[in-house]
Amino acid sequence: PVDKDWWRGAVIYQIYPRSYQDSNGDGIGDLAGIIHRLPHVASLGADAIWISPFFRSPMKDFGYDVSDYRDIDPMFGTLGDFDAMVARAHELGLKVMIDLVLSHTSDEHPWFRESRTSADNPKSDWYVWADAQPDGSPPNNWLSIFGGPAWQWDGERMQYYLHNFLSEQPDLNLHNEEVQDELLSVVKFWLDRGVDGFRLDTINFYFHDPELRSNPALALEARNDSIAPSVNPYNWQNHLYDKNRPENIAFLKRFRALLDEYPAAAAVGEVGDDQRGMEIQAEYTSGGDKVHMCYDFAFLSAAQPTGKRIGEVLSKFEKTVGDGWACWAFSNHDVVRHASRWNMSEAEQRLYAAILVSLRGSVCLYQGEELGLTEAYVAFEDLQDPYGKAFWPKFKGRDGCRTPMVWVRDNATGGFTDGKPWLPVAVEHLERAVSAQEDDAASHLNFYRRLLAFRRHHPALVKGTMSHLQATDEMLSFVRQNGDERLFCAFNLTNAAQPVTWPEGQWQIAVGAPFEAPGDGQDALLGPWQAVFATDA
Ligand code: TEU
Ligand code: CA
Repeated sequence: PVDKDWWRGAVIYQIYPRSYQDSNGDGIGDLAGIIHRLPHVASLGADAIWISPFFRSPMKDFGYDVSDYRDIDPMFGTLGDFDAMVARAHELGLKVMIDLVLSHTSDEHPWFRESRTSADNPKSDWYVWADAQPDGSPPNNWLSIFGGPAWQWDGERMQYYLHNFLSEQPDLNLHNEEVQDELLSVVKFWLDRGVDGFRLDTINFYFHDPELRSNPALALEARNDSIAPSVNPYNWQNHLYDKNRPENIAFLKRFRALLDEYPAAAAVGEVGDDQRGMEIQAEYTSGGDKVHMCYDFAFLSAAQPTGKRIGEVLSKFEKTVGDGWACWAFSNHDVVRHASRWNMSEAEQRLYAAILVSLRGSVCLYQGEELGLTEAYVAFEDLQDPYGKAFWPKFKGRDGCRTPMVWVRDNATGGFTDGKPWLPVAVEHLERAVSAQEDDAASHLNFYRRLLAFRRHHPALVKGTMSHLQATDEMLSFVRQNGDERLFCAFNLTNAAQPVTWPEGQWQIAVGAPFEAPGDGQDALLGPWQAVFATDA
């Protein structure tokens, strides 16, 4: 029997296909390379993989600019390779989630090519077109996340078109039902090919205000802090009109109805909104009739969360999102790797990893996180990311977390490729290559394996409720409960010993807990960067 609920509490391992494993020496990772490395993912104890886009694309935003939703870019392989990859993943017990970018296409997509030819062709309304203001300026004040206005003048159609990201990523007009139908047929195409689910890119950007009202300025205290507004002016605006529109709910219901025609398909929607992220998550995931979960941004920003901050996020989540579900992450292909972002020691990284897998929700791990990889320095000459090029040097872009995965220590490219890697391999990563950690019981990699095995063996951690939350700057603790199993989880977020405040009852250290027990009694101090997991059975 299929487990319809597999996504609830799943550990999802994110693969950035360009940088995972090259199989043909062109310096770019590919699907055949992923097939070769899937046993690594399975050995880690992940439940699913999420693969960043591999569709046909001019690669202006490295695959997030799709020119054919129903084909694999030749750089990554063929549909045959894709089918083989799904089959291999399933053999290894891994679900496959693919990354659908439905908010925008590439400007080279045939739909856009047609749309831009005139104001009255069959696809003329498939994108968001608007006239210039009398003085020739864009229709309103909307900004692109990647810099400049969100409007690009098109000399062919003599109108502006909307793009929330690059000008080579024109926004689709989902107010048009034909566009919705076509996108849903893309979803069906991949479901019929056997995928288990989707990561939906920028799900809250699907709809814009049809009246094209300008965004108001944002109150100081409500700013997005992932990239400072002084660097990116986008973060000075309150995005009331260019995204987060109410029409999205009806579309997400259509999407979900389609998924529910399949035995166990699930979706995680990306909601990268620091201002109302939690409220939007609640709207999109509650009720079980829209997306299954939202990808949460609370821990992807610059500041390292203290116990207190984590506690605030969790209690707000419990209050706001209710029966909805989150997917938590510390790293991905868009942000500085968290080992560096939070400047953590090895012990600290392990403690934070333990916190991540103990939160109520699903978890995304980003390739290399299991090795403890740090952010790579990528010099301007080697820079590939258009976002980085736009804001260099105040913001160095996203290449530092996209450098190749390291498999083999004694190899100049870490075993990633026989050719010249598309981004340089970070020399300091080599000592953390899989080959260097594989057989060392004390390695970061083997710690992650124990951690995930521990989580898997405790349904309270996977699907349980959360209660008894206590949070200070130094200590975080809560109880996770599923059926009869109650698991007390306490984390010392400092480099000094801390007392634990135990909930009422008799607690004993859980079998297989991935940290040393803090002595034998409940009153013992918790050592620096230590966690304790205890059952009351
Ligand atoms: O990222 C969306 C994105 O850029 C948000 O995280 C953004 O920073 C936030 O909404 C600002 O409030 C996704 C992909 O992950 C990224 O790689 C793509 O470049 C982007 O969409 C465009 O498709
Ligand atoms: Ca290749």
